[in-house]
Amino acid sequence: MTRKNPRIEEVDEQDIEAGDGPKSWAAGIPGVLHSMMPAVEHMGLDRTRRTVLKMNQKDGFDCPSCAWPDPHHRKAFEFCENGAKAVTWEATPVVIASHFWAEHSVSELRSRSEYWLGMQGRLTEPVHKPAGEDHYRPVSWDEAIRIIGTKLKSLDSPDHAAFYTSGRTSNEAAFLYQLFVRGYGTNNLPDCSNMCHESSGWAMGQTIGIGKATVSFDDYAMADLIIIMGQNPGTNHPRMLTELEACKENGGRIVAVNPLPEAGLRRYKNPQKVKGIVGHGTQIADQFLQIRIGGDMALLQAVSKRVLDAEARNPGTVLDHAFLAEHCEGLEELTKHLAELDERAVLEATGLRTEDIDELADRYLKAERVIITWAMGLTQQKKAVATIKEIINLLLLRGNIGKPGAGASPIRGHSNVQGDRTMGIWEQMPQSFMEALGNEFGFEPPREHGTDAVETINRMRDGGIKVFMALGGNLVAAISDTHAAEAAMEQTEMTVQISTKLNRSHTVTGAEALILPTMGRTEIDIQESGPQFVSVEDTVCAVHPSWGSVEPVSHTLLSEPAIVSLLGKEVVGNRINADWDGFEKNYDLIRDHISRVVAGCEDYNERIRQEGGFILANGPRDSRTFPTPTGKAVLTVNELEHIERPVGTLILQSIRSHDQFNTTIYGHDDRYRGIKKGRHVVFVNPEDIAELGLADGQYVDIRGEYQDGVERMVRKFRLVSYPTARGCAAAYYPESNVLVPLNHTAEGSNTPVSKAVIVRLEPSPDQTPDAAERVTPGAAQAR
Ligand SMILES: Nc1nc2c(c(=O)[nH]1)N[C@H]1C(S)=C(S)[C@@H](COP(=O)(O)OP(=O)(O)OC[C@H]3O[C@@H](n4cnc5c(=O)[nH]c(N)nc54)[C@H](O)[C@@H]3O)O[C@H]1N2
Ligand SMILES: Nc1nc2c(c(=O)[nH]1)N[C@H]1C(S)=C(S)[C@@H](COP(=O)(O)OP(=O)(O)OC[C@H]3O[C@@H](n4cnc5c(=O)[nH]c(N)nc54)[C@H](O)[C@@H]3O)O[C@H]1N2
Ligand SMILES: [Mo]
Repeated sequence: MTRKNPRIEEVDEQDIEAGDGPKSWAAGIPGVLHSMMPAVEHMGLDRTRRTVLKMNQKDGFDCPSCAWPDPHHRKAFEFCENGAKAVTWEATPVVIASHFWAEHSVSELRSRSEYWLGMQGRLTEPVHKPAGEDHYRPVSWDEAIRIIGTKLKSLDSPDHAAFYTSGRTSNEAAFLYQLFVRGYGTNNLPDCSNMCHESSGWAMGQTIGIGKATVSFDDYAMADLIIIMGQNPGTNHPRMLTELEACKENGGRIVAVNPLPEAGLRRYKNPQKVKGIVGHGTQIADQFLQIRIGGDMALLQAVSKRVLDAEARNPGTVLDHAFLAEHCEGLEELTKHLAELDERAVLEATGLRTEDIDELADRYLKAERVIITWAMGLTQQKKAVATIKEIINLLLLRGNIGKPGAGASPIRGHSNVQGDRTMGIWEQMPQSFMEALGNEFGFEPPREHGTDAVETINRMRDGGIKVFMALGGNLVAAISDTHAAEAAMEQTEMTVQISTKLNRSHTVTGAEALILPTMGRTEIDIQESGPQFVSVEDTVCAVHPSWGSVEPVSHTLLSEPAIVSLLGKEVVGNRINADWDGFEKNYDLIRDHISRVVAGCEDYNERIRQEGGFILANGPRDSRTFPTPTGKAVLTVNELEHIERPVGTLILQSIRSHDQFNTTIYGHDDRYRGIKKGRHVVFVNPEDIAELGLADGQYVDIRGEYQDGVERMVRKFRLVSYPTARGCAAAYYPESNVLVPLNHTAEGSNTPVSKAVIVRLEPSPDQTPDAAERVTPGAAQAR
């Protein structure tokens, strides 16, 4: 079944093409064709049929590409181009053979790009790199687990180890993993959410008492107005476009707030409808506000002020007084604070015109049911938490929480990042959870908060954390400040990665390193008690089962729950009342514990088996019950701040191309933005290019302007003239992570400020298109 590895050449990026984009539409037939072709080519028809067409089906697996929910009535073909890419990437029957490890040293692998590493195929056997050696070598599962166990047991304190999780991990694996980690004795459970929606969790937790969306799937189509802020659904949540289209067909309106005119925010060609095939599709955004990076807090305050002014002009008619009186506190303070809002500061921060803000306020006032959605454009900002609190303010003023067709809707990234948090993957789980966990398994869980992603890197750098283990993900490439992160990782005594495919985190290691290969969500998981399913939670709190549908690429693979059970048995053993052997054999046993430990998951085994799964209770959404200390939703006062940009500099954001999933690079095109054959590009407004004395097509070096004594710079990025907001620039993540200082994080959530780095562009000394030194993000740039 497995095939010989295809030869994957590095892409030299010598002839980057640009100048076509931005596209004025997204998805449609070209999207679907695009998605099917590589699948068929890599996997053959049968495996394609059993993966791509099983995605998001009742008896199939949950699409691993994003956390957008599935419709209740799952149709065949409700999949998207990027979902298909994710599945093809995972289910490809190409595997890394045993001799690969002798042929490639770790240093050599380190000079390879993420693209090349990912394309080598699936990992199939555990490998170990002993201290002082430059090669991994295959080891048995027993030996791998023993090596890790010996190391963990030798540490002076459990806090000298950290255990990362990425958001593809299932609920069952996540629950077991946090049990293993807390049983071992630490809360050092950093996760990808620390770099992602952590700011949303904080802002919502502090205002409405729960850090999750207050909408359910059907609400999108019922909204009168959806405001999409800092999100690019055409690439990152493509199936969301279908719901946006449904909203429009029901007479709703859509406003997009973004420095970039993203394709999916303009027009959508639905491949399932005739007009999407032959016509122009549906116009998505009725209003597009091309905001300056970091200007959203000012915009939201300005709209709320207009709402309050309208109320002052017509008392009793604009605000939802009954709702505010019964359920909210802080209205007086907010009103007083916004009365003093300086309109000039708003215009400066947003780069918008008064008329544009008036129009948005007018739309908001005319709508009875409003949803605001957002993603990384808002969360990865210094003022992210305050900005999201302003979203809550605006929604609360007119009772837009806890009624149909309305609510706050953070759109999560990884397909189960929300579920992982529900299961206890968080360095600061509440005491009530710790108590339930301790009671269930008869032990005293550690009570002190652990380290988040940024803090973990800092502690590894100082030598305080000596062992780093990761259940999925690619932390070294995903976190900010690549060089600092790499130095930190290399400072450790041991790194352990549980992964499906090779990535940079396997090449930047501690003295000793292990890779444990695991099954992916597409694969059939058979254990002693029979075929197993796992479960996941989407961005609107719907929990449902996921069944693998193709043969695993190798019989040597273990599932994530099986690997964690082995680690738990070896390291924690019977120090807690856990049936580690049983967990591996039958995941129902894990779910029985989840029922008793995780609030809201009672009778988990029964409810997960109901048709379509179940929806977790959510007080604000279901009954306008706000689990805050006072039982009321809190309107907050946030001091307006905007990004100061010295003359000659730009504010750089790091974004995803259409051909990547986070650090996984599928290809070198960004179709919707008109980029081909390269990723080392920087998008800048033509007027800024002229003002800086630069020219489109030129190569530039990008230098960070953060004053902390460290020089951060990337070289030879092709300058692309692009209609982004003035003063703003964009480059792809992870190539630009080098520029984001590690401790430049959002206030309150400690999320790296990946969307707002002050940079200076300088013409590269070398203007020839030889791009060899740009192949690897970290290593090559270090010189
Ligand atoms: N195909 C694919 N799907 C994915 C992913 C992927 O990499 N590939 N990643 C997954 C993950 S983990 C996540 S978190 C999500 C990410 O989903 P997104 O948040 O959509 O991802 P980004 O590419 O970071 O896009 C950020 C958007 O915010 C805008 N923006 C930047 N700064 C500002 C600002 O100051 N204000 C406003 N209003 N807008 C701003 C940018 O122009 C861009 O459109 O996608 C998930 N889905
Ligand atoms: N500059 C900048 N930095 C960012 C961002 C940004 O917008 N700009 N975005 C941030 C965000 S939103 C996020 S979520 C993080 C992402 O950070 P991570 O979640 O750490 O990174 P990924 O690239 O999603 O991880 C990909 C790896 O996961 C492994 N993998 C895939 N599927 C599975 C599986 O089923 N099981 C296991 N065990 N492993 C699997 C594969 O080996 C693959 O190489 O990056 C953050 N970093
Ligand atoms: Mo994310």
